[in-house]
Amino acid sequence: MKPAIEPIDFRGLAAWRLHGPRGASAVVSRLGGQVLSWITPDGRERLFLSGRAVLDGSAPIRGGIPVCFPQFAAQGSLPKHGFVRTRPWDEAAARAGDGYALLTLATADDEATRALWPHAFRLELTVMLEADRLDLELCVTNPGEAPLAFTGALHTYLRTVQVEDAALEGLYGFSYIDATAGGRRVRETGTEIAVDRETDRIYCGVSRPQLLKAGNLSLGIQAQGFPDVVVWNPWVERCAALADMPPDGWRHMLCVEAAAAEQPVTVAPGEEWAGRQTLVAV
Ligand code: TA6
Repeated sequence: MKPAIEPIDFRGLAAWRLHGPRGASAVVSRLGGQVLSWITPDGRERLFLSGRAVLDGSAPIRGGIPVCFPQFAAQGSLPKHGFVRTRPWDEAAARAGDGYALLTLATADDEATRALWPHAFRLELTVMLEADRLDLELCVTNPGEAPLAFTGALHTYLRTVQVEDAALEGLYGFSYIDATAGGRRVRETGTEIAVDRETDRIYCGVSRPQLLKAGNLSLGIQAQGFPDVVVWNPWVERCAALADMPPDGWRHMLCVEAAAAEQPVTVAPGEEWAGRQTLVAV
């Protein structure tokens, strides 16, 4: 099949399927503008989507690539990770050509968002699928008259066969804020990060790509615009406390997120900001 984009029903959710070259595909849901699936030409699913994810809009969808905006985690008074994860997004552009399929979704402020957060904004998420590569670009426009400050992330849940056997390279020498140790700041001294316990870290000012070595699910991960990289795995106990995760869900995921988490990004009136995360199957 040639690259193409089609509207689909994904377990009751309005969504789009992107068909890329050589049988690659991705699914993006209207709810949250969230990528839910990415399958590479080898037939492997690269993203984790919880089998217990809530898909009715009453809670954010657990898995895939949630868009967190305008607040990262609980770093403010807004709902955790902001409010666009449970908003409907609209199609702004869809294109397919030789070697790619591209979908842009958009959402903007309305009465409901202004009641929570008194700012005008427009978000565009562009998802581009190539044979072995998935590119996400989040563009934040400030149509208002005052500066717009936000934190946020592309909260990517990467699929692992066994997270205990995975290793993440590329963060050596950067310092991180360790949420499992009361926000202590630590310098990374490992060339390979192994996940063998609850891990919840904001690596600050990361200027290098990462490599997730995870058996036959290895991936290169690169960000632009987003200054930070968040690495999260809830491990056994925290996972058990998440109603929308199966008991062994922690084992099959590692979040490696492109984030603006430590410091807010400020967009001047009439200006825009863009951040990108690229995943490449290796
Ligand atoms: O990005 C890491 C994190 O902030 C963790 O602290 C963890 O709570 C995770 O996100 C999931 O958040 P959620 O709101 O989706 O349960």
